[in-house]
Amino acid sequence: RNAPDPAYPAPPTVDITATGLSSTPVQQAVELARRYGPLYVRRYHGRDSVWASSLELVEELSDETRFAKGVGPALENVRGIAGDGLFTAYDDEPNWAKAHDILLPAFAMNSMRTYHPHMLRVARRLIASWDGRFAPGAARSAPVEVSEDMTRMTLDTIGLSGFGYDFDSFARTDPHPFVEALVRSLGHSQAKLARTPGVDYAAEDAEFAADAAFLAEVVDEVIESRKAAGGTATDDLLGLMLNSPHPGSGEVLDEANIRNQVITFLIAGHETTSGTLSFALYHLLKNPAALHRAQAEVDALWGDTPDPEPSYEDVGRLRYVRQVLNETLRLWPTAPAFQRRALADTVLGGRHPMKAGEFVVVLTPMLHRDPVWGDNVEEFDPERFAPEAEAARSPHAYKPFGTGERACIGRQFALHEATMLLGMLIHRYRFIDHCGYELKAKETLTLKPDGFTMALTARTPED
Ligand code: MNH
Repeated sequence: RNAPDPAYPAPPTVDITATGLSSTPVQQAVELARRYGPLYVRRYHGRDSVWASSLELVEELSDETRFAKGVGPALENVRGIAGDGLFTAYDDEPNWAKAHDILLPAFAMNSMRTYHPHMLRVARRLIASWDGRFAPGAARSAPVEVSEDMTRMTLDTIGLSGFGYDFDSFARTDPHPFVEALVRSLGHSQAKLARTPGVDYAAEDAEFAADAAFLAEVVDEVIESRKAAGGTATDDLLGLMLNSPHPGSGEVLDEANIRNQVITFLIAGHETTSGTLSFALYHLLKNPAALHRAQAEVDALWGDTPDPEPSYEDVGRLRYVRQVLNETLRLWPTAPAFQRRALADTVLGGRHPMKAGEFVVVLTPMLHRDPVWGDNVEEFDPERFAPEAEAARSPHAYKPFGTGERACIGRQFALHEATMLLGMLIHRYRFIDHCGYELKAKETLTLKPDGFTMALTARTPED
């Protein structure tokens, strides 16, 4: 594996210095992949990055004996706010394994039972807010800002479930200041990648530093309010971090690391789930056949009860709603790229020699459009995730949650939360495409539909 195979051409190098790095760099990378194929080198101001997106290459990159997670330039920037938290930790940083071991029980299937009531409570806040968009007697609601409300929902959910802290986002007209600082600092972490040598970015850097300080301040408040309440509970993330020593060494996490973990979970735990729900609603709005199947499923479960009380078990029964979310994450993996680092000198795909320590970016949206998905890859079709279809496909064809040891720890959390909420919304409302919304995805390291609004009516038995 240490010499290129002469049967394969070397990957093309594409210099984008003249055209510039777009404000939607992942979508730009997708366009480049369509033109230059599943493996190319992108050059920007002399900085090279390697982009891979075919099933064949991702199968190699998923081999944990050859590759591990890479903390690439984007995550290096995010370390400015999340430090050695789980998401941005280097592999060999001792705090990664320590925190991973301490926190793993909080993400076991059984812990979802503990979070379920919090998730339901916040889902009801969203519904109350949407019901409130109907003027008295009106047949349809005023438009709702989908992404903003999904962000309110997911932030309140992770705050309450993880930390017993209530952001109470639906009581605010503007996004919570924490969200504003967060979105700005993620945007900054992305924009920093596009910097031109020789330009002065001191003002941007100062704003980032101020946002990072503010985030830390909010988090210290969350931690303080828990400490002030006393208690030794270990039934949520913060409880585990404060009160549960490492199962092997007996050590606890240090204070700076706990702060980094809280920021990490507040970021990782809400941005991506919010985007997923927003894209799912978009696809249901545009695909009546999928919507009808989803409606049939929730109706079979909850009948015409106006306010169903979804149980923990009910969420597992919403199989088709789950397929809708899976298919949404195929087309719009909201964490759209991750990096792999070569553990030893190697050759990727028979044609790209790599030194130990070099990175490759996996471009998930293109992997999810590999020919293995058929010839209608742009079509939204939740049947792709029917159990038989899934069983027949390589597990490496679908990576919305990353891969291997450093894959998403919050996957079950996100899917439980999103499946329940989406089921409840499908059951309660008919969605109206009041403005003929045309999808445009916004990028702040994660993906979200830009400016997506829809109107609602209450469902009647004919809908
Ligand atoms: Mn999540 C890692 C996607 C929801 C907490 N997450 C990852 C990675 C991807 C990802 C991709 C791997 C990144 C990499 O290899 O560099 N995560 C998602 C998506 C959703 C999501 C698409 C929702 C949909 N994530 C969540 C939720 C939480 C969470 C919810 C917490 C409650 N994710 C994490 C953490 C990590 C992670 C923590 C880092 C895990 C590790 O490296 O140990």
